[in-house]
Amino acid sequence: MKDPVLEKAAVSELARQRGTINLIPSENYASKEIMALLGSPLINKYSEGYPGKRYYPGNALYDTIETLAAERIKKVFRLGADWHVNVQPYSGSGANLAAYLALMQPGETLLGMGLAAGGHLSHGHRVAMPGRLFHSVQYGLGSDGLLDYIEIERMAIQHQAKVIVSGVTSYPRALDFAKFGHAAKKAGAHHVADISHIAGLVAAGLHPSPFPHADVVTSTTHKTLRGPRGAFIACRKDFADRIDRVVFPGLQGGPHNHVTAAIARMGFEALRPDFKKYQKQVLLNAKALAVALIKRGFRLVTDGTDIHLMVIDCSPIPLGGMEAETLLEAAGITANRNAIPGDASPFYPSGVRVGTPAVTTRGMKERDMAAIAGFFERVLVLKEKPASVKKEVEAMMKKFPLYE
Ligand code: DSN
Repeated sequence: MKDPVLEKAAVSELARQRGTINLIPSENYASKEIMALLGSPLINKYSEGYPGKRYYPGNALYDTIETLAAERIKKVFRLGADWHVNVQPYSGSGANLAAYLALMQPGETLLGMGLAAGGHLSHGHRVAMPGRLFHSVQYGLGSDGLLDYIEIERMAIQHQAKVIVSGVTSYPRALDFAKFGHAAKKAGAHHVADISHIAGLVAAGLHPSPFPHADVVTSTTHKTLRGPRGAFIACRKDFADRIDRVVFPGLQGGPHNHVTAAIARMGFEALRPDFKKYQKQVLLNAKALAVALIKRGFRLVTDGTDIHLMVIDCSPIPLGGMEAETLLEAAGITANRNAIPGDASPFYPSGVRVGTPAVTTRGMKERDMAAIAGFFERVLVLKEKPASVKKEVEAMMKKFPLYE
């Protein structure tokens, strides 16, 4: 039976994705195989519980799939028998909440990175549940605009932190997980590393691994890992029961089996040699884009990047992040407005966040990053009409086919 409204929406969304330069660092394009699993009969089954202990019949296949997904994640991150992986969290925020609830009591202290510094809402911001359930203390950046690990350790000890969370959504520099682990030890706290953004880089060995220095590692699966929308929690074996119990039945009901299967497929893809090649190109493209933007006079937060993303400070242009985001979208470029250090409003911030995972999946290389920087200059600085730039963007994207 036809549903023309939704069919038209899906067709026009595919056209939008094909014709757009997508620089939102948390987005990517999952493979056709992953999308097929997400739309497969696996969506029809309830499997509350865990492999070997389900609360519904008919789950032999789902035990196999869930075990495979967890085993592949362990392989992707080179984890030994002392680690356990739970692939059931519906999202990254839920995975973080589950990790905190497994490691501390409501009212105890959660030390996480502030939003404007580059942290995530689920790292203790007052508007999200972890910031309300726990006594949230937020760290920022040092006077050089970089993480000040001595200060983080001092805060952890002063506030008797029970959990220190490391991880970023817009801080463009590599994280020193060893220093976070050290601070946690000194304070008698647990270290939760949220690697949602950088998981693909960690898997490829292109960013230092948090695993030797953390008790629990959480991640989404749809960013640099290029899997389905979903999440996982990896924890040291000692915490396995607590983590599993908080995820189900504590916070969730039945796992989304179609997502679990797609996570298993993501693991399969991440274990192939071309995955590392892809992650290397993500980094090369990010470096090239940062250099090209700086050459054209843009100011980047911390003056560059070590990872897959960077943040443009739009205030010298002068533009607000919202205006810049709107102009770029009208030119066929998606990059999201983002708070930068010192900003008070996440709705009207001064920055625009830019990343390379999605354009690298489309097949773009360093020379294309230089062209993108040129589009930015024309739209944001030279104030050329976005509609005329959009035509060039659409023509350019025809060279990088998507789902054809
Ligand atoms: N919303 C994601 C991001 O864009 O970074 C984090 O959850």
